[in-house]
Amino acid sequence: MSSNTAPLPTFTPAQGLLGGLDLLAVSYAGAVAHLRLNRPAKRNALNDPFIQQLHTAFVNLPEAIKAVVVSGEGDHFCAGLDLSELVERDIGSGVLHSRMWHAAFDAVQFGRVPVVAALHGAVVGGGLELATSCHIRVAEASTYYGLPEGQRGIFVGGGGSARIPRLIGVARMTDLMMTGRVYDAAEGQAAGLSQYVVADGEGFAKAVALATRIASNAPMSNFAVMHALPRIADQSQSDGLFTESLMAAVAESTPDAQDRLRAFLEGRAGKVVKQ
Ligand code: 1HE
Repeated sequence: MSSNTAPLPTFTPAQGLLGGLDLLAVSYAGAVAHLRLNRPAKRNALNDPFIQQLHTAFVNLPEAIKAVVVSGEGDHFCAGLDLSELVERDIGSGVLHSRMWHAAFDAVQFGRVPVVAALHGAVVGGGLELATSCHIRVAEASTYYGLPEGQRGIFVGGGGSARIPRLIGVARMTDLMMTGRVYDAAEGQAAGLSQYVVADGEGFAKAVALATRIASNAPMSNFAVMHALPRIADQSQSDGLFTESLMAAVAESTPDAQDRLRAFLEGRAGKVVKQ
């Protein structure tokens, strides 16, 4: 476990479009936006308006925002798909529904800025699909992960089959889905679902500290990590190396990179230190 003792910045509620979303509480502190899933009575279960509001928020982030933290209100991060919506859906609307989730979660993973998820309690089904669309996951000790789709007679539809095996492998996802196995925070960390595990109550502060650090990176470096890295991982080595060369040349030719390189050479930039 790691803890974070830095004081939390003050978050101010968003105004305008993003302040008017009823299922998401949006607030800003400097270059970091906080999007809190805000349907605790239903354990933040994701119905259609919820997915639409997530999509709206991610494509309308103010220019000044350079990183996002996503968390959940109440005892759980997210109980996944709102199951009451599924009961009367036909095959055509089922495909469109899944595609709506894909569009929203693509806006999270392949948007403009990196996203840190602060997880606690249940991170299940579509909640795990949302969490795995984020770039960094911080799990409090109370976190547990499951894919109850198997028990419910359905399949993942929010991008889980593409994103989750890339983190934990097909065999582990098969086990979670077929047997109903639930990973606790430590098992999730060992499997690769989270990058950090912290004590209960410390997840948000840790996520904000990470997001603040991320927001200070050159935007093109963050863009390259978000957009080039997963695509290169999907390419052949030869194609990946070619993509890497192009991305590297774009990043290092930005004025931002040149300023930062000069600062290091002139002794004005921080060294790499063991933490
Ligand atoms: C819900 C949902 C939901 C809670 N849809 N209403 N997801 C699941 O299969 C997980 C289902 N939920 C649970 O297993 C539990 O609710 C939790 C472990 C997450 C939390 O337990 P607990 O005891 O804190 O809460 P609760 O009493 O079960 O639920 C409180 C209320 O939230 C209750 O409603 P109420 O009107 O009786 O108060 C629940 O019915 C409601 N609720 N979860 C609808 N998921 C794009 S494909 C993705 C596919 C999936 O995500 S499948 C996995 C769905």
